[in-house]
Amino acid sequence: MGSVTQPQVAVVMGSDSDWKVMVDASAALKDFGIEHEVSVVSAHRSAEKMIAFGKEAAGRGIRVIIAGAGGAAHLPGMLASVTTLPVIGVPVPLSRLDGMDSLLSIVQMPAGIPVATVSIGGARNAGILAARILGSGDPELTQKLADYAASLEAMVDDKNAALNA
Ligand code: RP5
Repeated sequence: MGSVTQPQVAVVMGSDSDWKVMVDASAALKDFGIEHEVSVVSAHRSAEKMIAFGKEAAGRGIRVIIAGAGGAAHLPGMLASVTTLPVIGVPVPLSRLDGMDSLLSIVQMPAGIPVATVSIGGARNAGILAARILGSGDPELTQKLADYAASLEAMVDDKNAALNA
């Protein structure tokens, strides 16, 4: 984002109102130094642009799509239907139904069209999962992921030390 380097990940969302959740995916990608782009692509309000986006993503050099949407959350599944790229779906919680509608809309894909669905509001994990997909076969990124995992373990150790201080 904001760089001339080719984005490897596309972070898309059904509305700019999803950004408060999806910003965590962008932050995780930044943590791992992964170039990415961010855009609003509505499955319902701009359906034809959404199809074109999905069809053209791989050709533009995108390697993973992270798609977040709320309510009738068709964006991740529809993108997965028009690309062979891995698609990670983020159920965005809205004020009604607590995101269960978003989760079920995204997770219940028919066989043959997978969407790797993270938890409701789980955009950070979507970013980390994208890093893991890109890290397979990339020793430098794999090391960053291992360092991050070690930092989480150290955080638990610190909490235990604080509890027993
Ligand atoms: C979905 O409708 C979007 O992903 C968003 O979560 C929800 C509400 O959109 P807005 O009415 O806030 O634009 O398509």
